[in-house]
Amino acid sequence: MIGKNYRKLLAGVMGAAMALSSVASTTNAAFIAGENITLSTVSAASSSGSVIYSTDFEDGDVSYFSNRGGDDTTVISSGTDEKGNKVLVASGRSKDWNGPAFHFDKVCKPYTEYYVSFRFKGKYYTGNTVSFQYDDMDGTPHYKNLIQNISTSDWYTVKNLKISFTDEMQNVSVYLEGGQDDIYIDDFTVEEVPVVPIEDDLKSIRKVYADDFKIGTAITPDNLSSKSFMALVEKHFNGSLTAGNEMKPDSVLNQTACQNYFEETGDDEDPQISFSAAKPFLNYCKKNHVPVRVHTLVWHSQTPDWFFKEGYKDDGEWVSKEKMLKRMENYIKNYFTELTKLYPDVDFYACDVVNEAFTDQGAPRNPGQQGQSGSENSAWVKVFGDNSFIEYAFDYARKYAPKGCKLYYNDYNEWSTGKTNAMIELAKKLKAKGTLDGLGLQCHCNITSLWPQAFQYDNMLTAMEAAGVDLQVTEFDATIEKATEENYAKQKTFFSDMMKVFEKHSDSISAVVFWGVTDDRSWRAEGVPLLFDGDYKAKSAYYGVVGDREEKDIPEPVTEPTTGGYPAAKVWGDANDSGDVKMNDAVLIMQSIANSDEYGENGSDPNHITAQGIANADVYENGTSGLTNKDALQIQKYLIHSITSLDPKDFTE
Ligand code: 9MR
Repeated sequence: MIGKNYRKLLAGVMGAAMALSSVASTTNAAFIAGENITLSTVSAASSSGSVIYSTDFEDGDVSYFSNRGGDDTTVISSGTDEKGNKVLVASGRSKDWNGPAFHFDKVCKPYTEYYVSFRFKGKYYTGNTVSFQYDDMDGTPHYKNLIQNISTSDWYTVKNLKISFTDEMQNVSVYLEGGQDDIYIDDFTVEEVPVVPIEDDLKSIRKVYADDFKIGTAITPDNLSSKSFMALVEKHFNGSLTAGNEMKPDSVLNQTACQNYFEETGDDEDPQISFSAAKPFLNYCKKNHVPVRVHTLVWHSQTPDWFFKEGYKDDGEWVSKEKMLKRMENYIKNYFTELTKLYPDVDFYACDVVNEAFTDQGAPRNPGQQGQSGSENSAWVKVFGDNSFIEYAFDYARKYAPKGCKLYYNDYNEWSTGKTNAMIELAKKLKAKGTLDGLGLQCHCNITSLWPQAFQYDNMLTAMEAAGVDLQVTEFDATIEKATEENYAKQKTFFSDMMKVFEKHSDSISAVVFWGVTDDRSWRAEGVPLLFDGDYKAKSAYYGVVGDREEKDIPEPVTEPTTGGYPAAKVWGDANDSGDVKMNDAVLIMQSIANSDEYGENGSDPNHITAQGIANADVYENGTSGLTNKDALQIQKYLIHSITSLDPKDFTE
């Protein structure tokens, strides 16, 4: 329990750290405006799975909430609903994305799971959405819709929404958006989820199939912060990991940096990129030596339209094919150059160079913009006129990908005859050119539709093998229509049959990668398509996958020592390796995070941080996530004598 005085002190130190970060980072956009929340009145998180924050708003305190979106008119205040009950009211909302935001990282700890429960209603009948937002270490905001378009003018109860975050995520909030009418919130509670031990006596899926193919999965940054979730990943799936969204074009391409670079140099053919969103994922893979599937470079979806527009402007004219070719080459070049510079030791063993370019009939997609509607049209086809961009993408990927990184064309509904044939033709052609190594088969199945059935998939694999390239199952999941015992049994049989088919073709399949681990965190959660449930328990589908096979005796991956390959610390906290600890050590940490080009390990500034400095400075949760703002904060606490040691093993809250 943090004492009252200590909490006030911490608030001051936090303020100092935030101020430092906004000085150092020019992109630390204030997406969450409104009042600052201090820690002085916040209850400390308990470790016992108990309620850590709860309000019925009867006391009129709304200080943990603010206006998300930062317009001038929205007011978050204590008020009453139509029946006179005391509630939180968000009024004067000028845009549908303005709304009440609850700030987690001011109340909760990273690497801990929380249940959030509350009731809300719109003043009038509107569609409201519950969303999650955080800023990455570069200050770039990321959003995720958690519950979409709840249309009701009555009270709606959100119960046990699971939230967690890592210490590489800042300004973490859950907010309500949609419409512009007033929104009321009542009975808001945050509870710590007890850590559920996973079933350790289960056979490890990756060990069971160790002689056949790699077993992997896709994860997202919020998964990284759940101990139970990651225990499942480590036990069953760490033969291969894919970032669920963070290595896609919309996460990697940086519009502001592209426009600034164009303004400074006059060159609008050299797209600027950043892996800030992917860093938590990549740090994990580095630390745990997990091979990575790079997903994905060239795709119609999750790719901003401005990438194809003059001046990188949202409303610019479409660029010419010639210009887009230059942009494509430089984008792929910058992507791989930056990735291998940041993570020279990570095994980027596979890359989905082009994703989902064919219709089920094997034709190019319709030309057009993707835009906010998430249309299925392709801006690549719009600019190139056809699917010729695919071949160029593979040319450039081969030119710039690190050695050992195999190059794949990846698609869904791969069993549709038109698409199967188009993929085979493409594979043959590009294999002959030496630019393609394999085909990625997403394998997003739907058991209810009875298509594909395992025998059909078997036939398709035989047909694909004729292309003579490597095959990988890249996004395996299988939905059922309703969570009934009968459907779970069918799901078990389906997974079992499919794994037998994969095993039969294991000479040509090098990896089977699932698209997620637990049903509740799946992109198709309502169809419960995975092997584990939301309580981390194996479903019958898991037993279908494993069957009566035995685990193979394979060496466990070696996790890096806590210094992460860096030298041992000399003086804890001494980021500039000067022999003592001063305020400029905290400043250097913040600078190295916010501006790694100048102050990072390979920075251009003569005073950049060194490997020894990084080893010294990694004081907060040493060895878990590299340098973060928390390390700087720890040093400041030490300097004002709020803690007496910077040795990580001495620190307890
Ligand atoms: O899992 C991803 C989900 O979080 C995104 O909202 C969605 C948006 O396109 O993309 C999901 O991943 C897709 C993958 O990148 C390509 N194949 C289909 C997957 C599911 O849509």
